[in-house]
This record gives sequence, C-alpha cells and structure tokens, in this order.
Amino acid sequence: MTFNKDFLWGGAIAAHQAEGAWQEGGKGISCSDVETAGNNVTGAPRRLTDGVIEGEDYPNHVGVDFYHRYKEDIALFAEMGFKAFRTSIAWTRIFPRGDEETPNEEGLQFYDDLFDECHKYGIEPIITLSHFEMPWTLAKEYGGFRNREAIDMFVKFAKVCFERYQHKVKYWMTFNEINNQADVSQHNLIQEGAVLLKKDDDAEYLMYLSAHHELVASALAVKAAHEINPDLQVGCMIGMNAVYPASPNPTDVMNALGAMHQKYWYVEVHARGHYPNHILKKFERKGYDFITEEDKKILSQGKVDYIGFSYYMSFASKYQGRNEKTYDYFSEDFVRNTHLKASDWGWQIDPLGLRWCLNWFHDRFELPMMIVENGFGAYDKVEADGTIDDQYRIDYLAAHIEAMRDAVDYDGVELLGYTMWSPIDIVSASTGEYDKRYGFIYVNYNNNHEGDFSRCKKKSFDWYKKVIATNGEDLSE
Ligand code: P53
Repeated sequence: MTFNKDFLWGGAIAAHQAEGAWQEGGKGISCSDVETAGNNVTGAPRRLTDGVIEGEDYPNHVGVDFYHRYKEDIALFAEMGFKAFRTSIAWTRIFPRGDEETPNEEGLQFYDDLFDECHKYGIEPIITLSHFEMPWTLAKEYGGFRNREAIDMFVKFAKVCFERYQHKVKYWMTFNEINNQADVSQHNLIQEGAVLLKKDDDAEYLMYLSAHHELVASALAVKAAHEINPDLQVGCMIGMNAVYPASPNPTDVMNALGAMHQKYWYVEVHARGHYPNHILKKFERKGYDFITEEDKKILSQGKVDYIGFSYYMSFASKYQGRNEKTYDYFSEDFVRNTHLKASDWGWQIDPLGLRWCLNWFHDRFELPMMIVENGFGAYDKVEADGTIDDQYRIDYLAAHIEAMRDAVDYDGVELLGYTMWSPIDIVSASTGEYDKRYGFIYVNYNNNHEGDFSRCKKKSFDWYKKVIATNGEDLSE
C-alpha cells in the first residue's frame, strides 16, 4: 500500500465560489462580490466593478447555494467516503468590513455548524483563511495589502478562527495561491492582495509590497496558531505549475528557471523564513526597501508546517529576448507544449508534471505536502436519461493520482492528502462561469442562470468512491 490508512482523500471548494448567500447572516461585501461573470466562448473576461452595480451579473452572489444546501452536499461527500473536505472561511462573514473590533457571531456559528456536519461523518475539515477574498471595505478604503494595516486585520481574523475552531480544524492554510499575483495584472492583484490599481500605479511595485505584507501576515498567523494550540498545522498554499524549457537551447532553459524563480519565491519565504537572494537582488536594483528588521524576525519565526499546493497544468517557456540578464518571466513567453493536449480552456494536461512538482518541493524543503487542488474543468452534457458520462474527468484524475502514487513509491515524497477540485460543480474562479464544471456532483444551473440548483451524480462519482475505498490502489473504471 502506497498510502497509510489516514491519508486525507477528499475534495476542495472555496467559500466565495460555492456558498452564495452574499448578504445573509450579517455577511459584508467581499471582493469576489464585485467581480462580474466572464465567458470562455465569447472571451469576455471577468471585470471588477466599483461596488455592486445594479444590472451586472455577479455569479458569486449565489454560488451554488452551498450556504443553504451544505448538509445535502456533505452527505454526498460522505457517501463517496471522503476523509477530508477543504473549504475556506469567508472573511466577510466573520469581519464584514475587516476593521471591526469584534467578530460577527452569526458568521462564526455558520462555520461551527458546517464543521460539526463534517465531523458527523468523520470528515476532517481543512481550512483556507483567505481564498481570493477580503472585505471590499478593506480593499477600497484601506487599499488592501498595499497598506500595512491589513496585516493586523488579517491576523485578528486568523486568531479568532484558530481560537474558535481549534478543536474542530487541525489543518489550515493562510492565503490561497499566494503566488498567482506573480503575473502582474489587475485581475490577479485583486484576487490576491486585493490591491485596487489606480491609473498611475506601479503594478509591479505594489505586487511585491502587498505580497510582502501578506507573507508577514501569514508568518504572524502561523506563530499565533502554534501559541493558541501546538496541535494546529498551518501551511501555505501555492498555485503550482511546472515550467519546462520549450527546447534544450540554454536560453530557453534559463528562461524556464527565471520563470520558476519569479513564480515560486513565495514558497521560499513561507518555508525557509527568509527571502531568496535573487529576489533581494531585484529589490536592490529597483530600490524597494520595504522589508524591515522586524519583518525579517517575524518571517523567520513563522515558517509553515506543510506545503499545500494546487496543480492543474504545466507550461513551456521560450526565451524571446525581452528579459536579458534577469530572465524575468513574461506570460507571453509561455508557448504551447506540442507534447500535451489541453482542456477547452487551454489548460495543458500533464500528469507527469505533478510528479515533477512534488519532487521540486521535496528536494528544496523536505516538508510534508498536501495536494489541495487538482481537477479537470469541462463542459458536461446531461443525456436524455439524465446520466452524465464524464469519462474525461476520470481519465484526468486517474492519471494524476497515479503520478502522485509514483512520487511516493519511487521518489519518497511525504504526502498528507489529496483533495481534488472540486467535488461539486461551483463557479469558476478565473472566468466566473457555471459551465466550467469540475464536480463528481452535477449542479443544475448554468451561465444563463437557468436551473434549480438540484444535485445529481455523474459517472465519476462511483469511480472516486472506489478509489477512496481501495486507498488509491484501484484506479480502473
Ligand atoms: P478555475 C488560475 C490558474 C490555475 C488555478 O480554476 C487557478 C487560477 C485562478 O483562477 O485557481 C485555482 O475555477 C483556485 C480555485 C479555482 C481553481 O484553481 O478558474 O484556487 O479557486 O477555482 C480552478 O477553472
């Protein structure tokens, strides 16, 4: 047997993509509540509006109504044999604006009930504190993580959660895919540090500044968790994609290394407690001097207990001459990898890349790891008899689980669990669509806002049930 019997098999979602009920239970407006729906077919991107504007389409306001239906959904997860369920706590249910002195009891109670429901079936909740969200007030009035005050607000939120749920939740993560912002675009700054860009802002500077504040906040949270209860395990959460050189040409090899440096220095800080030299050199060149002596001390005292990461795809990087000497990464450098097929959203399918990533982390940090997201977004078709044959999803997951098994069997990486994304259809983060589906459980609702949110099982439901029942040994249909 590759995995021991307490391996955390399960699934992962996030509050803002599933819960809906955006104004219930005293919840404040979150950044994700002002993000419109995009569309893969028309190519329309998600937009951020200045507050909630009437007539705009905000899918996260309703999600898939998990707030009201979680009991039914968790019962279905239990039927598949889940040992773990990863979700996030909506910051705005606990601190609606972010700057309040005391938390909102109704919000706290909601998560107490949710975690109790999980434990009823022996399912371990795994919790992300900030999954692409923060209170809109904190972003709009304070400038989000460009402002140091956001550190204290996050730590206050984290401490309230650790204290309240310490006997119900053991595994925590601070910021979801904290490194997504490496690609400096407005959308990513909003998702991560919730930095709202003004006309003449220097996006790159603000990215590094706000990421630094998030890393300090994360380290303070790790330290606080251990003081509150030494049993708590706090990890980081990295959006991981292998970056391969597009060819054996040394400039392409160096370009891929440069991209890895720039996309993954965040995990160095989380896991080693200090910045890697290539980033310090960059800050020196650019004259960024926001790291204080006190910050350095905090980072060294708040190293994460484990590495959580998501894995969906890999990239191939081609040197195009724009980044001579620095080999800094430009998303335009990423070219199609002709050895791989891609999803309808252009995400390249690469199971072996998952094994590569597990090794990359293990070689550097020798920390336990958790694959907290891995899944296949696709258009699903409901047949006339109501069945849904999502064989492509089974194929994707089986190949990735096999690669992860090999990483344990042959490479000896230490793995705590696997929570696939997402056991039930939810709103897509990047495009805001309902039609990009990941679930074993189908949700009857689509991009045109048609449907009644009823749930039904896809073909993959029974397949995953068997995978868990055999502890990952039997991946066949
Ligand atoms: P969607 C970009 C690239 C890879 C993963 O993504 C990403 C993103 C950001 O959107 O996000 C993670 O829904 C994220 C989840 C998200 C999931 O991947 O865009 O942590 O919130 O839903 C899948 O297909």
